[in-house]
Amino acid sequence: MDGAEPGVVPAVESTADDITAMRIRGAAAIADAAAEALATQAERSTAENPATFEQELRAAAATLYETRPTAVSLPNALRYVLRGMDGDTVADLRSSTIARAERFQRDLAQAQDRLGEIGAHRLQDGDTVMTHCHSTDALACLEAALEAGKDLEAIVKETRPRKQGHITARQLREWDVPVTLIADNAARRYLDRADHVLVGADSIAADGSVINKIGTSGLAVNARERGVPVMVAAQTIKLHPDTMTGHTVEIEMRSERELLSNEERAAIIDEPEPTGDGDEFSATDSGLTVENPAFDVTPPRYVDAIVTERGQFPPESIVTLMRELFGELTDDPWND
Ligand code: RI2
Repeated sequence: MDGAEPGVVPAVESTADDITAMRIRGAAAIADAAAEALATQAERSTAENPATFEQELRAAAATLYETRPTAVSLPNALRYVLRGMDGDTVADLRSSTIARAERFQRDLAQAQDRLGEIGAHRLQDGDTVMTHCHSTDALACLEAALEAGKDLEAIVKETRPRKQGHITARQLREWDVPVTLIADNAARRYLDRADHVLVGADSIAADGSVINKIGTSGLAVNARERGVPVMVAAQTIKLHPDTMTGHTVEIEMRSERELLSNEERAAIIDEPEPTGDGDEFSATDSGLTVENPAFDVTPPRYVDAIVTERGQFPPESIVTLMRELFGELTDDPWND
């Protein structure tokens, strides 16, 4: 979003910046931070009347909404908190919003624990699990299985370009899980040693498609060919209500510079080294285009189970849970 919205407190702007720059990342963590930011907005607002207070809350939600487009946990969190804003006075609006945000954060943590227990049932003592990126929902399944006394091993894909696989590897090593870290390109070769592929999700569409970190779909296709089941750990906050009415999920395109430094670019094409340090390279006629999609779409036929805190589902049946949880309601209260 360009410039600060009137009345939006600096802490909200700073959370929005952290989400955009991926200092806060992962669909659940983004939702948690957004709810927290709305509570902070409510707490620190200096609005003198209810209408101004509500308008500021909506502006804060819009600022957070604009940060990243793919993880639906973000708009789901914003909608949930804004719907709980209730009262005729600023004091009531403030306390109801804060209480709602706190409830959201509590429910989010509980849902992840519950999901972990359910997902752990799929993992057997001695299993080897291949992971992609870093997903707290996926790790919750491993943690619950470890707590149940099962021995597990992990093959961790590094996950270019940002290498979030390193975060997964660090967490698993803290839990004493033997980790084999591999380049993304090596995944097919190592699938022979894996009993499960376990990934998270940024959004789940009504047809059961899984939108997750770029590279998930290729991994899932290879896993199917190798006969390795693919398990997606995704709290219901990852279910994308707009997809029930035919909308598609926007795939975030991130900076070219996550893929290619100025120096690397200069080594590929013979042109003066670009000087800008912005997000994109300066326009050239070089014929070299760099594209960096952050996510891809895995069709439901490559997914064996979607594990949520409400149980595990074959991907094709997830729409029944979506209808139950969201009805057909998909308004954007920050645009009111
Ligand atoms: P949890 C991440 O996106 C990854 O794609 C990960 O699988 C997903 O969010 C879910 O993460 P990014 O923010 O909610 O790293 O399970 O682009 O933690």
